[in-house]
Parts: sequence; structure tokens; C-alpha cells
Amino acid sequence: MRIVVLTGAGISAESGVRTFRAADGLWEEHRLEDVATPEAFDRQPSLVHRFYDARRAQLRTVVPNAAHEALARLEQRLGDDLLLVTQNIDDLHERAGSTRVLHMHGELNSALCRACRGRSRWDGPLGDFPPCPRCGVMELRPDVVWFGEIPYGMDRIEEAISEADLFVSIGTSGAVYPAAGFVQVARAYGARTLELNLEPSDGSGWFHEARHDRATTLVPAWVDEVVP
Ligand code: BJW
Repeated sequence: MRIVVLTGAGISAESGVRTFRAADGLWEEHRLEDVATPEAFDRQPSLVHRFYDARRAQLRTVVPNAAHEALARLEQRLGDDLLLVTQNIDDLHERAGSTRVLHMHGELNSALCRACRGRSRWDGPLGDFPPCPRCGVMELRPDVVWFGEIPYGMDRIEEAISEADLFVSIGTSGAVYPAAGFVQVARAYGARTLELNLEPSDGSGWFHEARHDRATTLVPAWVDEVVP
């Protein structure tokens, strides 16, 4: 069975990583227009760097949870028949043991040079405007996909969804496109679709089946069903 799993902020919530749209979410403290658009970075690069530098530093204080671990176990059994697409910029899937992870919205531990377009692994802060390790120009930005930018890996994602028997969406509000539309793409290609989320997402009605509870409860139980 070929499976495409899409994850969002909800899968990392129980590890202590804040989601975006909850009452205590990141967008409560920051207007997304101020920190998550290329225009915001042009206007106030220091503010945007502070936002991502703090999240990158916090990442070192959290660990994967049972939901990340269950998906790593699923990959061990399914191998190439599983593609894990994540909207998350944290590295908790990899630290749990997943290797086939596509970060469609980029990664916190990566920097993108606006001069040479090179991507470099980056664990420290960017707010002191360090030079690009590749070209030396001080034009590094967080390697994340902001509103109005094209997500990474769209061709590979569409190909995998077109071949999938099952599409599973975990811990995402379904508020941000194109990820929010993957369920409709999957259905158009004939896949069965399943939502695992704390509450019904914006697109919950598109799924053949929806289960609502915490990811650390739902995901291990679902993985046990698929690979007993
Ligand atoms: C739990 C839980 C627990 C909690 N267990 N569950 C009008 C209509 C349609 C589209 C558009 C439009 N105007 C503009 C657009 C496009 C725009 C868009 O979608 N805007 C919307 C606001 C409408 N999209 C874009 O601009 C994208 N690019 C694009 O479309 O390019 C064009 C193109 C595409 C494809 C091909 C060719 C061209 C880019 C979007 C970039 C999004 N970037 C961000 C920031 C990334 C860096 C960062 O992390 O800071 O990505 S925004 C933010 O939202 C982040 C997330 O990945 C993304 C999704 O959030 P997510 O993961 O769903 O989190 P939440 O907080 O919303 O939800 C968490 C869920 O978990 C909730 O449901 C909880 O209940 C649940 N939960 N605890 C289980 N314990």
C-alpha cells in the first residue's frame, strides 16, 4: 500500500512546539504579515530574524513525541511506499528516525542566501547578519516558505499523491494552501483519505474518515492498524 502522510504543527504540539492558529499560537503574538512574508523581511529583517532565531533556539529544547516515533516506525515497514510531507520547519520527524521527509515549507536549521540562492545547514542565529558560507555575501534569510512563495517539492508531492492508495493528514488546520488542497487532489486520483487532528480542520468534510483526538493518541493507534 502506498501512503502519503501530510503533517502540520499539531503533530509537534505535544513536544512543546507552538502551533500557529491556536489561542496561544504564534499568530497571537505576531501578525503573520510582520514575520511570514518576503515583504516583511524586506521591511524589518531584524524582527523576522528574532522570530526565527528564537524558534531555532527553542528547537534544541524539545524532543520528538510518540506520534513522530510512530511515523518513523511506519517508514521502517513501508520504505519507499511512504512519503512524509511536512509543513513543519522543525526537525522532529528526522530526530524520531524518519528519513523520507519532504519539508514543503522549508527548515529552521537551514539558511537561504538571497544573493547566490544557496541553501546551507544553519544551527545558530541569523540576526547578526553572518556571511553566506558559499558566496560570502551577508544576505542570508531563514530557509522557510513565506506567504506568496512557492513551497518546495510540489512536483514530487503531486506525483506521490497521484500514486497513493491512502492520503493521511495529521495535525493541520487546513487553512494554508496548497497543502490544504492535497486532500482534494488525492481524492481526484482515487486515494482514500483520512484526517487525524485534535478538532475538525477547515477541510474536514473532504476526508472519507476523520478521527479527532491528540496526535500522540491517534497516530500510534493508526500506525498499529496499518502495520500490526
Ligand atoms: C493538534 C494538536 C495535537 C493542536 N494533536 N492535533 C486565498 C485563497 C486560497 C489561497 C490563497 C489565498 N490567498 C493567498 C493564498 C495562498 C496562500 C494561503 O494559503 N493563504 C491562506 C492564508 C488563505 N499560500 C501561499 O502563499 C503558499 N504559496 C503558494 O500558494 O504559492 C503558489 C503556488 C503553490 C503551488 C504551486 C505553484 C504556486 C505558501 C504558504 C506558506 C506558509 N508558510 C507558513 C510559515 C512557514 C515558516 C514558519 O513555520 O514560520 O507555514 S504559515 C504557517 O501555516 C506555517 C505552517 O506550515 C502553515 C500551516 O499551519 P498548520 O501546520 O496547519 O498549523 P495551525 O496552527 O494552523 O493548525 C494546527 C492544527 O493542529 C489545528 O487544527 C489544531 O487543532 C491541531 N492540533 N494540537 C493533534 N496535540
